[in-house]
Amino acid sequence: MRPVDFTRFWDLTTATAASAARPNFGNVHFKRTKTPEQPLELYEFEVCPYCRIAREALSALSLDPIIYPCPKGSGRFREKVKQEGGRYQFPYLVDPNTGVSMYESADIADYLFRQYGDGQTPWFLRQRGFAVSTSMLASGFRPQRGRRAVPSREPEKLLELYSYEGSPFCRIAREALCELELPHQLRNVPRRSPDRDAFVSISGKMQVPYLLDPNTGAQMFESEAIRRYLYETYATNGH
Ligand SMILES: N[C@@H](CCC(=O)N[C@@H](CS)C(=O)NCC(=O)O)C(=O)O
Repeated sequence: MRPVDFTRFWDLTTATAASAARPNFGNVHFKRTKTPEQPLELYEFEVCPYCRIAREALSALSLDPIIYPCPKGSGRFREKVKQEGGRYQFPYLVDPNTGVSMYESADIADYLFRQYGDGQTPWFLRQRGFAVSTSMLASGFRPQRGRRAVPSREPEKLLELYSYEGSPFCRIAREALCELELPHQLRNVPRRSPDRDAFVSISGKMQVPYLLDPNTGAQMFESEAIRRYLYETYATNGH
C-alpha cells in the first residue's frame, strides 16, 4: 500500500474548499461576441481575492490573457504596474487592442463583458459585496500559496497553461507559476467553451491543468507534476 501523502491531501482539500467558496463561477462559458486580436495582459497574484474576480471574468469568456505574476516581494513585473498605472495595486488589466488599462476588479469585469461579451456582467461578479467576501473566503483556505515570490530564473518564452478558474487542480498549478513569477499565456477552457475542441486536438484529452513549456519542450497534465516541474526547472534557491 502506498503511504498517504499528507501534503498532497491538504493541498487538494484546501484548494477544493477555495473552489467551493465560489462554486462554478468562471467554470462555465458565457457568450463571447469578439475575440481580441492581441492577447490581453493581466498583472495579478493568485491569492489576491480581487485578482480572482478578474480571472473569473476572463475564464467565463474563454479569453486567453498573458498573466504577469506580481506576488509580494517580487520585482519582475510589479514595477511596470507602478510606472504605467501610478501605483502598486492588483489586478491591473492592459488591453492593447483598445489602449485601455485599468485597476479595480469590478471595472475590469464590466469592461470585459462589455468589450468581449454581451454587455451583461454575470450576477456573481456584479454583486460586489458578495463577490469580494466569497473571494476572500476562497483565498483564506490557502493564505500562503500564490502570495510571495520565490527566487527564480526568468524563462525566455511565455509558458502556456490550459485552465479554468474554479478547478482546484488548476489553482495549484497557477500558484506555482505565480510564486516563481513565470509569465504565461493562460488558456481558459471552461465548460461549453468553443475553444475546447482545439485544446483536445493539442493535448489528446479534455483535462486541465495542462502545461506547455516552449523553453524546454515539456508538456504535461497533473497539478502535482506541474508544480514539481516548475520548481525543479525555474526555482533558484533549491526549493
Ligand atoms: N478595489 C480594488 C482592490 C485591489 C487591492 O486591494 N489589491 C491588493 C491585493 S489583494 C493590492 O494591490 N495590494 C498591493 C500589493 O499587493 O502590493 C479591486 O477591486 O481591484
